[in-house]
Amino acid sequence: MTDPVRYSVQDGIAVIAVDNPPVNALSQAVRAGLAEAVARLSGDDQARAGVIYGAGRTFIAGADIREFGKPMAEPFLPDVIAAIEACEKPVVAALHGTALGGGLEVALGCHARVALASAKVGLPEVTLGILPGAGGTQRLPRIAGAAAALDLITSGRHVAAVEALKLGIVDAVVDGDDPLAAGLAHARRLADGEATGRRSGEIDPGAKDEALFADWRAKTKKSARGQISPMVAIDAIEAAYDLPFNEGMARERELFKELMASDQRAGLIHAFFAERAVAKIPEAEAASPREVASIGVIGGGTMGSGIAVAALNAGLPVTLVERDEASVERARGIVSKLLDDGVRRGKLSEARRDQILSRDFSTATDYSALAETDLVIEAVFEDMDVKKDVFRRLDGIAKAGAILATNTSYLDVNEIAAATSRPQDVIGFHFFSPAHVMRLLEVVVADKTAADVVATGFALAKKLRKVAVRAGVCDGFIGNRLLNTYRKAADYMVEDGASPYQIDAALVAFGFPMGPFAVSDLAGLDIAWAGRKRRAATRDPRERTVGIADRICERGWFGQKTGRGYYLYEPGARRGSPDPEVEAIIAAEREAKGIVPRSFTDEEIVSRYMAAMINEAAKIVEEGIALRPLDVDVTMLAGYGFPRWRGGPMQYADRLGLDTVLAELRRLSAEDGFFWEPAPLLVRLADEGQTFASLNERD
Ligand code: TC6
Repeated sequence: MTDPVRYSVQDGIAVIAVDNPPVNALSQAVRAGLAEAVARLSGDDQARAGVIYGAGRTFIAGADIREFGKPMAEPFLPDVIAAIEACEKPVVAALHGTALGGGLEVALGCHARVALASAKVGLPEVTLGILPGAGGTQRLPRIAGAAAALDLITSGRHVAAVEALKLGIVDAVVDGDDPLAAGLAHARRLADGEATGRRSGEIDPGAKDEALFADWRAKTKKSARGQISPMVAIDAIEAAYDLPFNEGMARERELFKELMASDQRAGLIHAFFAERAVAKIPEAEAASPREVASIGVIGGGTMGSGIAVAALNAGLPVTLVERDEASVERARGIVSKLLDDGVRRGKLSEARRDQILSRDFSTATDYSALAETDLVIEAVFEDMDVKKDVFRRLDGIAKAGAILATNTSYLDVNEIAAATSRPQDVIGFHFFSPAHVMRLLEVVVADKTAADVVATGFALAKKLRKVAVRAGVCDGFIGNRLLNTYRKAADYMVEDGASPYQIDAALVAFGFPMGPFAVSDLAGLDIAWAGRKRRAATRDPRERTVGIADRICERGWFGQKTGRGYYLYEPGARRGSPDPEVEAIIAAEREAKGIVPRSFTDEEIVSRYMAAMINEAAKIVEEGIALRPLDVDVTMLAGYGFPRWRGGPMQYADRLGLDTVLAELRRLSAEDGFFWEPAPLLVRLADEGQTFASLNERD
């Protein structure tokens, strides 16, 4: 094993290389190595200055997150950084790749920072449930001012080198790809007195702008949706103005430790690692992806056009096929509009948009245009017969080895694959709307899908910057099968006496961006109505059914798009208000069934909703539809608005204790029957005193 920190001297400048792949995280060995290297620099007659840089693809990307939650080992990072800052010889941080979290804090403790133009810096700690605990909340405001510190620290966003230069976070931006050369040149200038370095801890931060802090607090409270770390981070930044530097550092440390001990930190770290672990699937280990240099999309509606834009934005050429010229024109219009939106938001240059439209994007009305395409995604109407017909036709023209994907949110991918002579090449992709924005992609593996086709699905998702989750075939896969279940729990509560508005409010307070009834209004009530009709023939006769949504749909109220659903919408408004007529419909349905409404507390609402979700999730894992509990967590976090700081439903269940969840399900099943019967996996784990997390490690 190589030394995680190496010290050498080049022409009178000490070179301190951090070499801890893959991201040069600040493990205990790196912290100790840095401390030792700085001590050596101080006493080294051969060295007039020093450069700290990262070996490999990046500067230091932060603390070693795997050490979080365990007892912290010395030397502590703030002390190491204090030693760097106190060094009487100038020390330069040479940044490339990403300088994040503790990595940027190390750089802020140096006396100057140079960055390659491609580098990014940031303090993303709040996204992991903590705050910059090695001086970031005290040094960044001193270097870049309160407004920039509040922005960067509460959002955790990564800032490109050019913006970092404007904000004063770095002193110089250098072209090229050699951070060490840039660092050495700057260190020489400092040693020769041609440039001056600074100790950021010694800078006077100036007077506190009370209005600015009040403004950020109000804004952050709203956007954080129950997450505490951004609010606590503001307290820490404020200490930079209220207290002398050393006391501010102590205050930062105290707040950091509080957050480190919180459940929210555990939830957010789980989310971080789970989002990376979902890509570890047997097929990706067994096979290499096929090459995908061109994409075909069949169907240019909202979904098909969104998928096309996702691929185009990732640099892939797309051929979109529609049934006639008018539909092609419509699809072109949607694609252009989505690209224009990208330009307006600064995500895409005008030149790139023009290049996409003139060179990368083509359309056709004949499937023969897809004869040479590597991967074709069908995104036509969600109807089995229509999809089977598309696949029969595709089978007739697609080249050997082409991947044929169906974009579906619940249909049987085995049946679609069987319509072709090459089921091994057929796979399901469940994109979420808007497809060019939403991060989740369920990759649905049918019985005969080849391993390299699955591996290609995951490789494509990465290219599209999406999080892919592997799902097996069943009605609704992971996400919509869960949605369908917890929606039923919500409907039962409404029939029993809760109002949809109270349920929505209780779940927003839990941390969801919207409650289930507002989500239904947004998605369109007609879609779920069609699903209920489709499932009616195969429904378990023991299942309790609720007619309220059908009564609303029968009036032609399909949600936002018709101005009316569970809520009433002013023209063009996205937020609705409670509708007394809906309340009357609910009352009439209860009366017809002889139900005397009872009241629910918000806690009861959350408890039932989560019990239904966790129980169905346990079945999904047990059946192998999801590989592991963490795949369920990522599905709900990336596609369904589950509050990230709660880590996902399985992580939440572990925190509650599976025996507690089981007791609630047993109580509900005694009261309300079959729907609540506990999943055998849940019973087994609870009996063994185990957690869902114990199933996350595959052998
Ligand atoms: C902090 O610094 C607090 C300081 C206070 C101290 C008092 N630790 O994402 P990728 C692993 S908080 C340990 O696929 P990319 C990752 O799990 C921290 N491991 O690569 C994966 O492992 P696998 C602030 C880490 O090129 C592998 O590295 N810093 C860490 O797409 C590759 O990762 C952050 O929040 C880590 N810090 O993106 C930065 N980081 O192969 C978090 C990564 O076994 N990291 N790994 O699955 C990132 O945002 C990204 O990893 C990236 C690279 C942008 C650095």
